[in-house]
Amino acid sequence: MDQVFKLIDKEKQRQREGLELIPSENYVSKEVLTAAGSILTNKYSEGYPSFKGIGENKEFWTDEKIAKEKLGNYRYYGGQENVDRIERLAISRACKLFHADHANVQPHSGANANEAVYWAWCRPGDTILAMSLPAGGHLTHGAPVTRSAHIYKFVGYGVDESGDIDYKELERIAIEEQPKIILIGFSAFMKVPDFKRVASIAKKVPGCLLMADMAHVAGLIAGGVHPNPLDYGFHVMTTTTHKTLRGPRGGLILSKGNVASPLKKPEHCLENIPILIDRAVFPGTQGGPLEHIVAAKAVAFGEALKPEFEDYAKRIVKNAKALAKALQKEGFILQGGGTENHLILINIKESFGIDGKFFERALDRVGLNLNANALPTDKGGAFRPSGVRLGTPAITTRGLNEKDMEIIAHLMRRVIDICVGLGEESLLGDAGDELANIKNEVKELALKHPVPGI
Ligand code: DSN
Repeated sequence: MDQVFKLIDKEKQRQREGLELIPSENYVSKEVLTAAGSILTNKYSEGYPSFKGIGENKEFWTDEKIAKEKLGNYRYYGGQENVDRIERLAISRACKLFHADHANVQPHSGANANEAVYWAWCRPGDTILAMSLPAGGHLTHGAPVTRSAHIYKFVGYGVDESGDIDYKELERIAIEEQPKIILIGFSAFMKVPDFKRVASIAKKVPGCLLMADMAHVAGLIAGGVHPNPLDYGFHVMTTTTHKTLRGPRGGLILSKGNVASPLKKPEHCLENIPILIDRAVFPGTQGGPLEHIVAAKAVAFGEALKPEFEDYAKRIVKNAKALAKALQKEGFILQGGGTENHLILINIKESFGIDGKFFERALDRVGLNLNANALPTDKGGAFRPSGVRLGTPAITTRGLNEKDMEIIAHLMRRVIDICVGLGEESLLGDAGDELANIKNEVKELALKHPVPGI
């Protein structure tokens, strides 16, 4: 057996015996796994399934008869009869889930999705206003190390003392800079954005594209426990499909506007953003789509459309609030004083005097996985930040409840009690031995809640 499979088995064991607290990770269903590992990986399908008729009849993608009549040929390869149908299913389910006029299901990742939207609407040198990285924004929202930051001029807004978006600052910069895109999105933010307020600010910036990167909370939106930016005048929403949405690793772009053939270059206006995005994904920034992943996305969107998913989304938030409360009781100081979504940021430096990386490594030793994360107040680099970031999407999938959140918070406090006052090298010595006992308790709790699909 190729040693890769041995390593996959080891990873299965790690996932089964540990508890995943990284807020951007999840466990997919067996069906999603099956589609992602299917023979669709053998197929090339550059281009798109037909979009003809979508303006008049949004349902046509799922209607076999109409689909046959209107089948256009926007693909660059033969043998598309099955792949086209699968991609149409993914598109129509995504549109239904997020109240969009159009979905591009081909982005390989959230980063690719964001880059395609920038390319669809901006030209080199144009200004994009987004949350800055230290405030909780994502790398692709203008961090100087990214390609986009070399192409566009990013200006950043921050958060206020309560941890919420500093809307006054956002408005001031928007009026001053007149950006081509205002982007609301984050990877370390625990409040619910006021989309209505941002849409009204955007009225003072003519021709500005309102974009939301909802990678972290897409599953909460799908489950109806978080507002949907597309319902508040936003033109575009990007997301990954693997976080709270619980699909395969990948990206997705949803938009409002005209939907037509991507073959003909449309007028550059906000109404045509769906077509501009299609052209920006392929051939603008990507080649052949990963149709096995598109199929897995379709399966995951189908799951998210079921009533059970609403219950799942509610339980994610309930667990996150319970975990936040239990952590505070154990002496952890939380950024923003708690959480309104699935994600918690702990100021570990202020709480116990150790940095985020040390705590991340110590928790790794007991099978509790989270990640070190910079806080808005951090001045240093991302490698030794003052915070850690954790969340509840994955453990909620495994069926852990609010009582279990108290147990997890207490296990984390016990790890702190072992580590405080010691250096990181102690993790390989005596502290490591003490942590081994906690690891057994984590394993016991984890094995009571099997990982779906494996
Ligand atoms: N890397 C993701 C996260 O963990 O938030 C964002 O893309």
